[in-house]
Amino acid sequence: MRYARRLLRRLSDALEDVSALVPAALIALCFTAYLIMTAIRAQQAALVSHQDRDTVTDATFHQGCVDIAGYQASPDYYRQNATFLMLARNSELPDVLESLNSIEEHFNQWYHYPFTFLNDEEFSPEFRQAVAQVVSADVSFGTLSQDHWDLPHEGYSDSQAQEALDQQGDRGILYGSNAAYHKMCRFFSGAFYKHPLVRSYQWYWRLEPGVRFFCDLTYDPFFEMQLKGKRYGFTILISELYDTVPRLFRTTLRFVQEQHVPVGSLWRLFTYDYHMVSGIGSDLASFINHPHQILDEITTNITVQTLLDRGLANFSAGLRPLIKRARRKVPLSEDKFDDQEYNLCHFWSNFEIARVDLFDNDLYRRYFDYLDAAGGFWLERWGDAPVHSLGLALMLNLSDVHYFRDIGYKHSSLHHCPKNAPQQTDVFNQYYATDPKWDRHNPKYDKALDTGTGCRCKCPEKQGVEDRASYCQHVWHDNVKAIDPMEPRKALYKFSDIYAQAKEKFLIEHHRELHRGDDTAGD
Ligand SMILES: Nc1nc2c(ncn2[C@@H]2O[C@H](COP(=O)(O)OP(=O)(O)OP(=O)(O)O)[C@@H](O)[C@H]2O)c(=O)[nH]1
Ligand SMILES: *[C@@H]1O[C@H](CO)[C@@H](O)[C@H](O)[C@H]1NC(C)=O
Ligand SMILES: *[C@@H]1O[C@H](CO)[C@@H](O)[C@H](O)[C@H]1NC(C)=O
Ligand SMILES: *[C@@H]1O[C@H](CO)[C@@H](O)[C@H](O)[C@H]1NC(C)=O
Ligand SMILES: *[C@@H]1O[C@H](CO)[C@@H](O)[C@H](O)[C@H]1NC(C)=O
Ligand SMILES: [Mg+2]
Repeated sequence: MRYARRLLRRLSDALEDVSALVPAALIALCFTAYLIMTAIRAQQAALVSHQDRDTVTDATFHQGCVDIAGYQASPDYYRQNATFLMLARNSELPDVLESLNSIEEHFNQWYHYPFTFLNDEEFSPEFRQAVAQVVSADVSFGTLSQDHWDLPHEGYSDSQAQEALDQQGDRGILYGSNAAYHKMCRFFSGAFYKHPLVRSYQWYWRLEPGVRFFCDLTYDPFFEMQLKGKRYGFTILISELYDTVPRLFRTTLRFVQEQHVPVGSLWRLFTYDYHMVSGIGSDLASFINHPHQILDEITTNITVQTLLDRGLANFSAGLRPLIKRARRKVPLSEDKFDDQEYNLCHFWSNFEIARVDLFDNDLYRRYFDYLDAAGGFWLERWGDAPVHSLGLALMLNLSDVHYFRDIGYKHSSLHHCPKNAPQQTDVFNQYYATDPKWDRHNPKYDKALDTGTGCRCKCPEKQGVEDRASYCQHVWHDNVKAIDPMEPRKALYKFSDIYAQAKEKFLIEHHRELHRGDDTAGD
């Protein structure tokens, strides 16, 4: 009995201890949860996709949804002379329909812009019929002339040209050995705008088979671009694979120099500038291609110069760097040309909303002919995306370009999908279908974010390119946020500063050797 009572007392003591622990444990738990939440929020805030990216140079036209009927009824609004443009094969019909359904549901069911299809072969009756059935607008079909589609290789035989492609395949260059892909790239680089069907419009919106849109576009992007003086619009800006374009930048720069093209400020979006150190001699500058090389190169210079001044007997430590430097050539940063290099960024051109005359003009046509003559469309695998980007950089200023951040878009493995704008008003829920096939039952849109831009977006789970590949996004943002983008770029470092720093380090490291003479004299 006593034993039982003792046991009971112990039990209740223990329970009391536990109950004393419960609030403490709860507080600790809450605190941990709070810390985790704060950490997650901080991490998310650091993501490009969570940031406000509007600037004075370029901003989203309308945050979130607009009231379509009101927008279209506005006396200022007028339809543009514009078309959707798609190059496709008959065999791609299912993917073509997927793209058409997506663009119709998310935009064209309200705007009815016509479609233009191009093909290197005749479109089949089945293709024409199926396409006409899913879209809510006129459709035209065009066939390409051979000279717009083929790969000319003047001075080389067909088998030599084939060998050039095979070699690219052997080197593992994406689509390197695929002749049709090369033709497609050349066509979009230099021929699409010459087709009479395309020329009959002022604006085009390029589509591809198998693309998807994730948000509703409730305003007219052509009209807004016209209104704001924009000429080219993109949704994805990423890095190109270097191996596909090794000679593209050099060829472009040679064109710029030979033809005295006064490039616009858009040039900055695509180039590194090596005028990194002000006041530096050209002999030294030629060895410096990246900021991390500056200090090393200046230290080598000091070491070698000391050896030359004092002689080998007095400064043998300089011998090794001297030999090392003598063996070395100016580093083969092959694209560094006139102290500039292509940073590989490009507008991902499978999506474009642009003016036809951006390409259909004398300067761009000459640029394309120059590239074509250099053989880059078959000796290398120049894509139409970097060619368009550099071509535009010859003509445009940053302010002529618009980032359609509010258009959610996916092509092959990459997508961009915006956060929804904070617009939980009626307009957001005002979705209406103009055709019963676009009815939505219980649509579940993504949560809104203060910095969001999208209208009724429903994004796939995976991270979009803004966060996955942010480098070019940062270059874009850094450039468009500058008030005066034409101001000359400033060198990042001053030679005298770095020289002083290198000299100090050198004197400390070589103190003994440098003062050996003094010691013997003193002995
Ligand atoms: N008519 C026609 N269209 C082509 C040909 N080659 C490519 N295209 C079209 O050109 C566009 C891009 O070609 P794709 O091979 O899909 O290239 P991509 O979209 O960059 O690459 P993926 O990610 O593999 O789809 C698509 O619209 C194709 O339908 C061709 O030989 N004939
Ligand atoms: C559309 O623009 C093209 C190219 O500028 C022009 O030739 C055509 O006449 C225009 N069409 C209309 C309906 O204005
Ligand atoms: C070190 O750099 C200076 C300044 O550019 C140059 O005059 C000198 O010749 C260089 N010395 C050597 C050994 O390279
Ligand atoms: C280097 O050493 C030689 C003797 O080997 C000496 O005569 C000369 O003065 C020294 N020069 C310097 C710059 O220290
Ligand atoms: C680009 O800006 C410069 C300087 O402001 C101007 O002179 C030039 O005309 C602009 N180019 C275009 C294509 O608008
Ligand atoms: Mg494709």
